[in-house]
Amino acid sequence: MKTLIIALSFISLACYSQKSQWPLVPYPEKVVMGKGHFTINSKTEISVPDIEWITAIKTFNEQLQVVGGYKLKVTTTTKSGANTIRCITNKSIANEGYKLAVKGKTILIEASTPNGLFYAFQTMRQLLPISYEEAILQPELALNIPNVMIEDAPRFSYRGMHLDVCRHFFSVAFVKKYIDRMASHKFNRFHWHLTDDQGWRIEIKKYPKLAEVSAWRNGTVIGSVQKAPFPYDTIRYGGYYSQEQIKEVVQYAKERFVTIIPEIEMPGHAMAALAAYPELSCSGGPFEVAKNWGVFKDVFCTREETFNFLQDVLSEVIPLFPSEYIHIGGDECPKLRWSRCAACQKRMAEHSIKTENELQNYFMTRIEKFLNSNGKQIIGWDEILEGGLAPNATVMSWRGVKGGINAAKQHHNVIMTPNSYLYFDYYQADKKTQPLAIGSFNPLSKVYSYEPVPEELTADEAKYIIGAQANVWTEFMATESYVEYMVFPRMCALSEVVWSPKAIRNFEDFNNRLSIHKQRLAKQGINFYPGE
Ligand code: TNX
Repeated sequence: MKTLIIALSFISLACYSQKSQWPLVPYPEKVVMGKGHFTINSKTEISVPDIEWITAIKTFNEQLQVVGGYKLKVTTTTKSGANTIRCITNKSIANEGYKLAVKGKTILIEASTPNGLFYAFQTMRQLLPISYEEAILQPELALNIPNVMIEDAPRFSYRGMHLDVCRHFFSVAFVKKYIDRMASHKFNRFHWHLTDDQGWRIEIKKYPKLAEVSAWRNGTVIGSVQKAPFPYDTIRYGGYYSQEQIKEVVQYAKERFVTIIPEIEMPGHAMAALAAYPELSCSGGPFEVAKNWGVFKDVFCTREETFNFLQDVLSEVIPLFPSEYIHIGGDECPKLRWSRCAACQKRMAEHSIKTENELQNYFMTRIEKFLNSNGKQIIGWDEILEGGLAPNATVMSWRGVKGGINAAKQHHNVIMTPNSYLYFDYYQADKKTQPLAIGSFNPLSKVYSYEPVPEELTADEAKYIIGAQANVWTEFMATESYVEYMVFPRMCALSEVVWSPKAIRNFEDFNNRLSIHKQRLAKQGINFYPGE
């Protein structure tokens, strides 16, 4: 018997071999290539453990319909035999992980949750011919998947991409396309930056002026001028998402196993809201929706009216987003107005608050309490460390990694988004050769080299680093195609940082795979930066 087992394992190993150059991005934990292939055709059937798992193959089937004119037939009764893809539950597999065995006539997929099955299909998709990605019917296309055995699971549970829709506004169709590409690179968190000085982008029914006034600015600064006098154009610019559109995008993301984290900025970056409701400021205004970039002195006042307003806003935001997190900003809030405001000073005296930084802590903690009591957790930018952290806050470390290290040492969860590696608004190549960007330099190789867990942390503290995210601030990205140019392929590099085991990361190998992967992006209609 023993000899038989040894002989059998030898035969199966002989049919599979290691091949790191397979163009998978992010690269799986373990890949053993075989000989031969499985062919998907109109007779291929797929069985899933129960109906909840069907969502995990929905997008694969939709593209199959486009390119092949048919869908995989799905059943919940166990199928075996030729031309079947059998998916089974295996509780020993890590959350979001999967095992994929393509074995000529059959495919076996194991996962502990539907997320894992979804990611198995993203991997399979990258093993199909590139023409699969085309938006046209190709009934003759042979949908061969090479024989392979893959074991895979993510390194981090938080794998994020951010998009600023305030400085420039992007259509629902574009946001969906962005989420699509995130999901195919196995990202699972979309940080939707919905409010800022230059535009408020989410409909709030109780405050209609947020859509009528705050969503529109009467011009935009031209070029990269940083100081007054700013040259403005006079084009009215703006837009917002209705709550119906938000629901549609949230559902779309859910079907791709992406959770959307909305950001409602406070107490700074509030000019757009203050333009509509100046009574929420310290000085009373009047204000206009900002037409240039930067940091503005006028911020939300700490009067009771502001808390009522923000709690009303959040009460409409909460039911729209199933995410456990709501991002409440906290960055770049000058304290000048608070220091000269009778109401803010009175509040400080009443609560024995000594500094304006501590007053910001009071602000964030109050909102945190409100959100916690409604079943939500907060995320804030690393400035929220300055006056003491709100008790349950997760910190997004953007000004380098110091804030993240500090928060992890205080046993707070951390998401790493250091501008020095993960700001995709920075140049990716010599600025002389590039369209205008905000400055600085984060080329592909630098993004790829990023290590989210700082050496300064002990193994126990390192557990608080739940993942990383790239931020896409759009001051200098006026069009959707230019956002794509700045995001791709740097997002591909980040996908490997947050998904793949550290030990297998190798930039040269990634770059080789990327040259083929780019052809796939091209078929998907992505305007990526082609490289030198
Ligand atoms: C800083 S990152 C900001 C944004 C800007 C960005 C430009 C952060 C929390 N605040 O408001 O758009 O720099 O790189």
